[in-house]
Amino acid sequence: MKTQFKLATAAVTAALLMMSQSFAEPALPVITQELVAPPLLPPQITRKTPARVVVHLTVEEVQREIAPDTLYTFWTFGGTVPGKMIRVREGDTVELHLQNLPDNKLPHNIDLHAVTGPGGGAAQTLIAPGNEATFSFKALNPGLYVYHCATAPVGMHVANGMYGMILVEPKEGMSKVDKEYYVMQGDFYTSGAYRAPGAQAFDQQKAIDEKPTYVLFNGADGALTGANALTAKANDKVRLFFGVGGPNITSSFHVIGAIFDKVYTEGGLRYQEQVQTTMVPAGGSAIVEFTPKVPGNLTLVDHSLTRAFNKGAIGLLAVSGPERPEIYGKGVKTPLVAAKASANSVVKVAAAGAATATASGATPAATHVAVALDKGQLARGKAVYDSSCTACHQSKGEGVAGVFPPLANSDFFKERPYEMAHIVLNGRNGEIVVNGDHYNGVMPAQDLSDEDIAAVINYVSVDLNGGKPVLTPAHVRDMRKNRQP
Ligand code: HEC
Ligand SMILES: [Cu+2]
Repeated sequence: MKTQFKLATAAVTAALLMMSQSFAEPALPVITQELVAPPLLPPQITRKTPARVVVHLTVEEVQREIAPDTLYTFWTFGGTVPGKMIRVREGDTVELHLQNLPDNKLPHNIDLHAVTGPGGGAAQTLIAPGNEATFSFKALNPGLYVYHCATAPVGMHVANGMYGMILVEPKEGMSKVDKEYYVMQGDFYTSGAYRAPGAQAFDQQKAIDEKPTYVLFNGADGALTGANALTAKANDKVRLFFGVGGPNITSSFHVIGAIFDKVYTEGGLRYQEQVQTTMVPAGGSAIVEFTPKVPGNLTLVDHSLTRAFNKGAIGLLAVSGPERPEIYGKGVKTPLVAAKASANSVVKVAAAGAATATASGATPAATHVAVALDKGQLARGKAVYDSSCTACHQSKGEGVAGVFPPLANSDFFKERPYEMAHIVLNGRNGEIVVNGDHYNGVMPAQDLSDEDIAAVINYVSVDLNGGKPVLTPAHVRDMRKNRQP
């Protein structure tokens, strides 16, 4: 009897255990997410079954360069703008640990658009500096989702860089590609003007008016250019995970020199094919795929173009590989016959024009001013040159025959380098002779700060003409004052 009773109890206990197990989560393998700095991201998922993915994100308030010599205090997820990218699989359970580091000054939290439920985790994760919050959710819906801080004033937290993305790969996985990059656009509002040097504060009124000082890819002017350019080989399949943190500005995302084979619009599962420009809303995303075929630089821009050329929204993808003239021809340029003929008949006018330019210079003893060589200023000068002068004078200052005079080894420039600031400040048109060649074009006045004009002229003097630095921002300021005749 006694044994029978025992057996029965055991059976009931077993049944109860089985029932409770069917209600609880099946024991998932635990994986700790390796976070990497953008434009990199965690690798493609090869797993075919769900997991519990543990993510450790820190909130870090850090001061760093928003532009060369311009400092800004960013609030970040994981120390970077955008925040470190999270990559999970549809059906995974995400266990998120958010640490608000003790040296921070403000409370923060995280709202992930991949979460199903009110606030996206904002309430569970709102913590003061020196605390950690843990919260888990199931990634039910595949797609590319923005996450951001949702602590009041939310617009300010986002404007300071508190956004990133979480990719929820569909159960069946994603097609294999050769290169994947993570890029986010954001708008920034600083007390000083674009590229004004020194530490800059957040300008609340500019933010409310939606008048950004900077519109940037990956949180800095130059985050994706120069040595930081993205890279690929010709014929690589390239996939960009592109998002807009905002807080305000929608992107007309375009890559100059590429056509997107596929765009997963709004970060969803459907794609559009053969796309030139895709619109990405603030707090939204797109996955774009394309295959560069020829070598050279492809340029990522917000095709709302003054953001690209005047506010920083520019990045580069440097493509290596053999030339393919059948796809991308080199081209031939020849002056029209009429232009050639007229060139000789205006030499005198040219000489007269040059004389006028000199007279209007009005820069007493300026040529003798010794200006110290400053590495930072040269770098800034190159940046100004690359964004404001290359379109006409070309990347190495070689100019375009018959249209834009050279700035590199230009006898015109070398003769009176100091006065060239007048040309940049006021523009120039009419006849001009550079290295014996005649030009008759229009150079528009450049809308640049005194610092930028001094920097670009010194760059042209030192790097493109083997000369000395010739002027300081104060000289340019004086020229500006004396501009009215
Ligand atoms: C839209 C085209 C364009 C842009 C942009 C431009 N320039 Fe020019 N630049 C010209 C043209 C055209 C001339 C010749 C003007 C003339 O015929 O009088 C010229 C002439 C000059 C000259 C004198 C000639 C020489 O070759 O030495 C200097 C110096 C110069 N530019 C500097 C600059 C600098 C520095 C920048 C950038 C901050 C710049 N330019 C941007 C078109 C441009
Ligand atoms: Cu925050």
